[in-house]
Amino acid sequence: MKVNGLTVMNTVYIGLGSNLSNPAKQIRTAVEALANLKNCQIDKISALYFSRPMGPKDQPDYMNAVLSLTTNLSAIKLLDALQNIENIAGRVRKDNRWGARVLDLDILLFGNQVIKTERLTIPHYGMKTREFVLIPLHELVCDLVLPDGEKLAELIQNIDQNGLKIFDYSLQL
Ligand code: ROI
Repeated sequence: MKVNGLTVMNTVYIGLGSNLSNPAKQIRTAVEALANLKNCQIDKISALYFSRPMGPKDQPDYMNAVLSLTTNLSAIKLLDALQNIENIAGRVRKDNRWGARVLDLDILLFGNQVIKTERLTIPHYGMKTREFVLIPLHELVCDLVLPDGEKLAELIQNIDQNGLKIFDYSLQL
């Protein structure tokens, strides 16, 4: 993205989730794919977390993680790249918004931008209530402030951890 001819770099936070087809392997492969994306540089990666499903309980437990990267891509170009990685992992987009998935890559925050379009809602619409997003994110940036001024540290204080556990630290680059 360019403003007045200057390249704009943004810090982006991405949530990773999987509960099918060897979830830990899916997340590790996705981190490698993100590390190989042009115009993106991974800065930090959280631990790999084990989490209980939010939504219908008749689905397997999840693995989740959050990473930060710096990019000069626009949010929509980054979304295209993330959906391409999801598709390669075998993600089938059907009408199962709350169902099991091989790989989910969500843009949680894109700099300080607020975006509401058909394809993108940033900050991610569910992030404030999801322990498997907030806790790994807090591991990366404990003093983060959301675009609406809300402090991550305060959101964390009120969250139900819902059995969230660190599984391992295997994602570190
Ligand atoms: N539940 C957990 N624990 N982790 C996820 O990544 C996740 N993703 C989803 C829904 C179905 C909301 N539940 C989840 O999309």
